[in-house]
Amino acid sequence: MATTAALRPLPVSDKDIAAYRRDGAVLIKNLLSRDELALLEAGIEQGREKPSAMYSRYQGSTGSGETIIDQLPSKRSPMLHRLLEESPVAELAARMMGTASAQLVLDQIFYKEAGEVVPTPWHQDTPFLNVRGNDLARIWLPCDPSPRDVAIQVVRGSHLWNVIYSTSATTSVEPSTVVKADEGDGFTYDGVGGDDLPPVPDIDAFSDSFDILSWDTEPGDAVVFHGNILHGARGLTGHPHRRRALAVLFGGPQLRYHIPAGHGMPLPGDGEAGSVPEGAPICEHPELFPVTWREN
Ligand SMILES: O=C(O)CCC(=O)C(=O)O
Repeated sequence: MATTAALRPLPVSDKDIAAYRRDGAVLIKNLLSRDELALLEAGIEQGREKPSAMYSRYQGSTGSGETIIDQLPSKRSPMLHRLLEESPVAELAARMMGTASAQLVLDQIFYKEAGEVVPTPWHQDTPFLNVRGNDLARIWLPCDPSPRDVAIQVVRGSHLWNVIYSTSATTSVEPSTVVKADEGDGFTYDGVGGDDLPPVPDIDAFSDSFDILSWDTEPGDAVVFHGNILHGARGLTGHPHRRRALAVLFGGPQLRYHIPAGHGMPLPGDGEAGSVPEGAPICEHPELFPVTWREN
C-alpha cells in the first residue's frame, strides 16, 4: 500500500491526543473532506451489495433488525483502498499512538438498516486480534448522522485495565441482545476469544459503576478509540437513518504479532504468517500488516 496521505493539517489538538491516551477515545470532528466521505459511502455500499465470504449477519434477539459485518473490505473495494491511502485516517492513528508509522491491522464494515437498529454488545477487539500491545488505534467512521443512541460508546479508561475479556457467548454474564443469523463460509466468529478468559462485566445492568463516553456523530467525523478498550453501540427503534460505519484498526511498529488460540481475524496483507514467531514486531512484517502511513 502506498504511503501518500492528504496534504492538509489534521484537525487534531494536543488536548485531543491527551484525551485519547487518558480516556481511550476521542471524537474528531470533520476529519474527512466531502470527496473522502463520498469514497467512504460508495465503498460501504459496494461492500453491502457484494458481501465477501467473510460476512456475518446478526439480528436482535427477537429476530428484528440486522447488522452486517464484513471483514477487510478495503482489500476488495478500490474506493475504500483509496480512502485509506489518501485520506488522513492512517496519519490520525499514528498521531494518536505517537508513532512514526501506521500499519493496517483490520478494517470492517458495520452496516445497520434504518428502523430497528440492532445494538453492538459490549466487547473488546483484543481477543479477536493477531496482535498484542499498546500501539493500537481504531478509527470509527460513520457515513450517516449517528447520534449517541446508535454511535460507538466506550467505557472510559478501560484500555488501561490490563484485562482481556472473553467474547464467547457461552461465558457471557447476560443472554446476548443479538444473535447470529447467518455468515459466509470464509470466516466465523465462533471459536475466537477463548472460553478461559473472564466474561465482559454486565455494563448495562451496572451502568452507574462505569464511566461511559458517547458522542453525537455526523458523516465525516471520526471516533478514535484504543484497540484494547471496552466498547459497543446501543440499539434504537424507529431510527430514521441507516447506521453505516467503516472501522479501521492500525498498529504502530512495535505492536507484536500474536498467534491466537483457535483462530483470529483474517490478516490484511497477502503474505504467509506460517513462520512468523509469536511476539515479532509488526514493523518486520509489512507483508502481513501493510504500512499505510509513514512520517516523511
Ligand atoms: O459500529 C458498531 O456498532 C460497532 C463497531 C465496533 O465494535 C468496532 O469498531 O470495533
